[in-house]
Amino acid sequence: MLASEETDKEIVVDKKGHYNVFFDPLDGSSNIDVGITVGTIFSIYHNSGELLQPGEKQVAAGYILYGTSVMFVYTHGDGVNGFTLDPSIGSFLLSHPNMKIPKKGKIYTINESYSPGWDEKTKAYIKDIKTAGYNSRYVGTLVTDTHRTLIKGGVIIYPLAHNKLRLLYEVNPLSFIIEQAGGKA
Ligand code: P6P
Repeated sequence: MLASEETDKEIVVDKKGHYNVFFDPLDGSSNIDVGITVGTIFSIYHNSGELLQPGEKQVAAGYILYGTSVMFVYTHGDGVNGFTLDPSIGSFLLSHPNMKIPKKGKIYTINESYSPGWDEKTKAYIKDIKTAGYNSRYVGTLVTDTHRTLIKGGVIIYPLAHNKLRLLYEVNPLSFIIEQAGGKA
């Protein structure tokens, strides 16, 4: 079965198929016409008959990033590998083997415009990391903000006040990637 963030019903390809694939075909699409990197996110589960399964049941997940280069970043539960498209030969080459998130990062990502609705813990934490000299980066495309965090380290925060991220299409797959790269989600 295929379940796209953009369609209401799942698409049944083969009831006896082995896998279900959830995907956000174009995360951050509002950024397309302003030239900011967008991406496709996918999340794969065994077809257990149940479409909705908890995130830890994912067997593979990853994303394709359409940015300064086209990258395919992927895990099947045995670490994370990144591939970069070489347009001259039309193939993805293993450019980032065994990706690991830096232990320490100095970048935080949060939509500050929502701060009036933040809980006290979030307010205190953001104040602390600003005092600690963290730099703010916010692209507004989760897959792009996640890729930067995977490469540079740091933290992405979406307090409940946002209540916007999609568990199946965004949070589960990107959390799987970050955890497999040695981070926490
Ligand atoms: P806000 C894109 O629509 C998306 O789901 C994520 O890619 C992005 O990080 C988020 O919404 C942006 O939401 O409320 O901060 O503008």
